Amino acid sequence: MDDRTYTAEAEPGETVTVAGWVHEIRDLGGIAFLILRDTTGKIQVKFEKDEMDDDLVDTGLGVHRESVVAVTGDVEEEPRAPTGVEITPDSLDVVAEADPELPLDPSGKVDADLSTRLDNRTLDLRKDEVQAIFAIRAEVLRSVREAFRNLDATEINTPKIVATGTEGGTELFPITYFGQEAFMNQSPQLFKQLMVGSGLERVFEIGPIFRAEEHNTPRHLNEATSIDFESAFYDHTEAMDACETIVKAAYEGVAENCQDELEALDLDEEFEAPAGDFPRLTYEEAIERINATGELDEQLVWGDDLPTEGEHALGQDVGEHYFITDWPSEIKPFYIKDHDDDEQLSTGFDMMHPTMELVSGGQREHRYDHLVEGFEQQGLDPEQFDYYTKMFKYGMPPHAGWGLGGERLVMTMLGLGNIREAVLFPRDRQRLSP
Ligand code: ATP
Ligand code: AMO
Repeated sequence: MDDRTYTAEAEPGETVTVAGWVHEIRDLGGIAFLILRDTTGKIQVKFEKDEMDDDLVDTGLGVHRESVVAVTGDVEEEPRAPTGVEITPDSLDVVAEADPELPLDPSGKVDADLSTRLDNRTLDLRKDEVQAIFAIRAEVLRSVREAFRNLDATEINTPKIVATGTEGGTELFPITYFGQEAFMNQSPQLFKQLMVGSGLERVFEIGPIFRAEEHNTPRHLNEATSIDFESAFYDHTEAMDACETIVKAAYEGVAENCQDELEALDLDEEFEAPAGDFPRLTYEEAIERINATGELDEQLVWGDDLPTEGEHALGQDVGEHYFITDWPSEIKPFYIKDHDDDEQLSTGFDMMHPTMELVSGGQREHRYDHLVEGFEQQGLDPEQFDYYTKMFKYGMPPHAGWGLGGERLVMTMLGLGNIREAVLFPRDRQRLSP
């Protein structure tokens, strides 16, 4: 059915049919040009008014911008054409006419605000620099999958409709499940842990997570893509090694396979995969360094969560990806294991980009009695989590893992100002469609 030639593949000397969108029409009087765009690029179609059939000229030059057309004609070399070749048409079909009034200008000459762009994502994604983000996002996921495979991890898919939350009760989206209370899944946390006790041992999942975040911010989504990892017999330092490997693989894949996309985003000169080891700071060092910057009105003390301005100050100070380790147990979830020699200190870690948190992880509590105690300490009813805790009675090895925000990875990699730019159809407090 699709027997057209891509514009990038139209060679001089051939007769081809190309099809795509009318990017622009330039009428210079005796001569006029229709620039046709498809997924591979653009090509110039030349109309010499005195030498061509009037109907063909009228149709070709009368069609509205962004209509879909199919053009058949001879390809010739033309140094003055934008790509060095042009087509002299024998026929032109208007396949799908576009309205003369467009809600946004895909040529990018007229700027549109993010909300208009998201309302008209189909048109927005006709722009090279927007397409580039999603080509890069796809490459990130491809290289991450490959890197997980090299770590011998098996890809899994866990339920998104669940009976309990794991990451704090207030961020849950409740739903009705055949008359029973249920929730949209906040994290595959408990399921991926259950799999390290299975014959799979080392697993990863790339899937949606749902969080009823209280605020609309440029770095929170209500539906995000979590890249999760969990491995039996790993401690938190080995989990951090794996995290570093995966994040570097994402950057390296993009550096290797997305040069055109980086160019479209004007990043080709500066883009670099992180080279060295990510520094590992303890939480205690982190708060000392933040306090020393003098950027916060109040000094941080042991037990405080890091405020956003604190993360920024530290990120500027460190200037590269880094880990924060050894968090106070009290501010990490019940499933994170404490250090054996100090139960105030957890094995939990975060991995940070200079501008924001990308990853949380840690070694897990795999000892049944300690796990049940942890639930009680956090005011959770262990009975409700019986489906999870009971498997810790039948041979659950020590294990560790982490969750990486997929959109935050893309956003920080490309320096996007808003996380919504890294999602085709973002969900936020105001946005439920498209
Ligand atoms: P020509 O004799 O090649 O048709 P011209 O200089 O006599 O060109 P027009 O035909 O009126 O003048 O062309 C108008 C403008 O379009 C000129 O600036 C010319 O350089 C440019 N032009 C002509 N043909 C092409 C082409 N195939 N691709 C790009 N620009 C072109
Ligand atoms: P956490 O809640 O820190 O940890 O989430 C892990 C990472 O997921 C991303 N993220 C989000 N991205 C966009 N919008 C959101 N609303 C959002 N919420 C989270 C962030 C964050 O660092 N179960 C643990 C992981 C683990 O221990 O394995 C968890 O979910 O990049």
